[in-house]
Amino acid sequence: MDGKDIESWSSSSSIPCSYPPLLHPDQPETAPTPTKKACIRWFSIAASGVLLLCVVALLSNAGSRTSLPGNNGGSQLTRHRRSRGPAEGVSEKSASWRLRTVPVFPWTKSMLLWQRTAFHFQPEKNWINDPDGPLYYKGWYHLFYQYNPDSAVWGNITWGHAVSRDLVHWLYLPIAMVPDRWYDANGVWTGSATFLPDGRIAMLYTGSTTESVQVQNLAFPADLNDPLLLRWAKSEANPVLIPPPGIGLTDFRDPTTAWYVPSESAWLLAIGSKNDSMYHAGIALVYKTNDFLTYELLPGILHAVQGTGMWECVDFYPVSTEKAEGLDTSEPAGPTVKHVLKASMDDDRNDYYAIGTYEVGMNQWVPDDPEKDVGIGLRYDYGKYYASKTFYDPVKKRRVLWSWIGESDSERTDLKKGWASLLGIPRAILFDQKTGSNLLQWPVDDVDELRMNSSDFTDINLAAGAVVPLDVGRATQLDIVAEFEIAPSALAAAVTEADVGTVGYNCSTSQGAAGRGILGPFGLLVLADEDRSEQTAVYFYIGRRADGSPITHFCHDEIRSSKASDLEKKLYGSIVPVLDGETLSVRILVDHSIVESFAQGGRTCITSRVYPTKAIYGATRLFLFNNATNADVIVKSVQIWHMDSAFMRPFDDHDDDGSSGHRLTHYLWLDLIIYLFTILILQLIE
Ligand code: DQQ
Repeated sequence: MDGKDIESWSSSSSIPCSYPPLLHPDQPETAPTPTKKACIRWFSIAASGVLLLCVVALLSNAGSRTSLPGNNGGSQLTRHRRSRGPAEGVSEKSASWRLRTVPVFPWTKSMLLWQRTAFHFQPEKNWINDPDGPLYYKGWYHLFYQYNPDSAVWGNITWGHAVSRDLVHWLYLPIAMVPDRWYDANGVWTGSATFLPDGRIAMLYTGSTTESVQVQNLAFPADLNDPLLLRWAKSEANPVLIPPPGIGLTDFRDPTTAWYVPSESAWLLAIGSKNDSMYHAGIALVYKTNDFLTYELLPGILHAVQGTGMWECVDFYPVSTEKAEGLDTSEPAGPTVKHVLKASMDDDRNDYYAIGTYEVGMNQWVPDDPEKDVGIGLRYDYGKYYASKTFYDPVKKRRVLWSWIGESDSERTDLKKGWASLLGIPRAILFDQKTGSNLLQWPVDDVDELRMNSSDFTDINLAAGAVVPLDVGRATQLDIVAEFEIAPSALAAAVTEADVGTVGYNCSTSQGAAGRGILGPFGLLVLADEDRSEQTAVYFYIGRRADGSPITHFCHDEIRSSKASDLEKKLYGSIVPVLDGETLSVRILVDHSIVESFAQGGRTCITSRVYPTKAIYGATRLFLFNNATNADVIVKSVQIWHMDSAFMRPFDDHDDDGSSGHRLTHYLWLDLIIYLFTILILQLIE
């Protein structure tokens, strides 16, 4: 069976998912009587008619939504786009719905085609958001994700599914779970996987019920011998958790992976919520379970931070303070093990984390630095980055972070493209032993295998005000590693000068790459065209603290990234710790419409979505720049690799190592038998 077969199999089968639907408990199955038979026939005819009308209505509606002004619409304003998510009880999902009043850019087909990425995970088409239940099983990395199989906007959320041998190349599988029960009818929302000692995998996820109440549900793989985990069986016991007293019916979602506590002989897991009577506090509740069917809410709260609002997609995991490797989620706290608490803030849609101490007996986690608590301190990423989730990879002993990267263009354009959003490059996470106060995030080393020919430049003197082209040809798929140095004498002289602009500098409120200070900005211009009419700047800016000591900022400037105005173009950034004797270093992954940057080994990271109109295909260029007024910058080295494209396509038998393809064929036969059997029954009824 080839990829097409799988595609048609998954779309032509009576259900677009891998398991048989159950009836609603209020609609028990009964044997049809002769009168019922006639009723059924008339009902079927009527239902078919209604269905046909619905299809026609939907098609015409879709037609009106997708027949957009295109090349002739330059002067038009975008029509009102509705917000997606908040009404249904989750954070805003619309791609930049604030853009509804700006003029529409005449995007051409080739401009839009160029935006699709080459080595970031994307489904074949349509909408994707949060990563769900990532895991490693029998030789495959599994990725599930929030997916709308019908459109490039959020809605009708199912679990898409893909597998990979290396976290880089991906094979699409049939949808794993669809919203077909009363307890998830409004969406199979975010969830996490836990491996049980008997080899089973408990998948806990949030369902939005027919009444839009958020409940937690359980699913297991239907066949553990299947390395592809194609079929998922939702538990008869669902929902296994409903919002507890005092918690809003739409403020209870996104269960974490569970961790085992031997002293309790039980599993614990966290769920995010909020408490508005506690000054709009974001909170993490902890539940205890032995069998994942029945649960006890632990007294107290794992952690709460006032003013931060609803916590989505909470993640809670241990990090080693002495070894450069990841830890299993059940690793207990200890002298060399701290715990990271992360939450996605519904209010500002950013992912915040803090490092602290976990007191399991007291059901309490305490941040190391209360000033850098969850939601008010460190972020995984200072750009576009949300709803992330980690998993422990037992093969490479690492903790890997996945995240949803949304669009910064308009929904109108997304519908034209036929897709929206993607996942960030998977990042390995470590505790930063040098600073002791932050995490390090770095693209998993598997990504390095996409590196092709490299260009190396060393010891380039970037005079104040200089822009230097780096001749690497087409610059759309790159991995860049650069190291900068400022002569200590220039640094010392500069920090003593009176330059009020450098005290309290903030990337987001600055003038970006165009604003000139004594020691910055300097860095790289990516996705630029020859005359830099479009460019995305990735740069450092050295400012001063009130006491005069230097402080380094790391920023992205998207303001000149595109000539189009129906886009969100922002200034992003934060400070990055630079220790004595360290040079300034940055790694940048450029992949068409996404730019991901990692400063100082991953202490501060920024992700941008940008949509140039001229700096595309063969016209993309790369530059170094130094817009400081008063200091030469030495580029000690810059190494640039062109990146190969990762393959992403439907799974077929050639991808099988012996058992999986066999299973796919087997399931196809099973579907055929069920189909023939159904025809036979219908004939008998006739
Ligand atoms: N996305 C899911 C929710 C989660 C939100 C719905 C975060 O479970 O809270 O698609 O993006």
